[in-house]
Amino acid sequence: MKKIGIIMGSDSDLPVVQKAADTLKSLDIPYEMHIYSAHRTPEQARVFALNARKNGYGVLIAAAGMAAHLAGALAASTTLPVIGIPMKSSVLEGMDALLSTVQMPRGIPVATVAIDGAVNAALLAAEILAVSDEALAAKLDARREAEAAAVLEKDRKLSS
Ligand code: RP5
Repeated sequence: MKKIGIIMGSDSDLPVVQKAADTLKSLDIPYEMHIYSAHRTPEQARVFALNARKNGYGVLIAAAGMAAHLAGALAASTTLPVIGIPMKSSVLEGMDALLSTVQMPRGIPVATVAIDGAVNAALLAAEILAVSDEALAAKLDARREAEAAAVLEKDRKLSS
């Protein structure tokens, strides 16, 4: 199975980003985490993205806050799918990062999840891998069913 690269702009992003790692772990999907910044370590970010496909990655997840250019910067240097997580790490509460991440120019796509949407970033990465992995697709289906059952159980308790 291809692995997922989880890149964050700062270690201050880790408490939220860890939820993406935990979600991938729960699905037995291999991943690696790194801290590379589009602004503070642009060369390392670029080299990582340039080599990501040959290094066995299938999807990249990029989490960054404020003027969040990390997902776009990685996407500029690879044709692997890149999923951006805008982080709520400034006085603008993530709206700055959301717009910076989602408003990519034509030709360089970034799939952007919600502000601090680490779990959905991991699930979307898993769904991309599951296009060609039936066993993983079955795990994702089972997860959906378990979540639906949990909601219905809460409904049952509420109305009993
Ligand atoms: C971004 O700036 C990082 O992704 C982080 O969300 C934010 C603040 O970084 P620190 O100043 O906490 O390192 O680049």
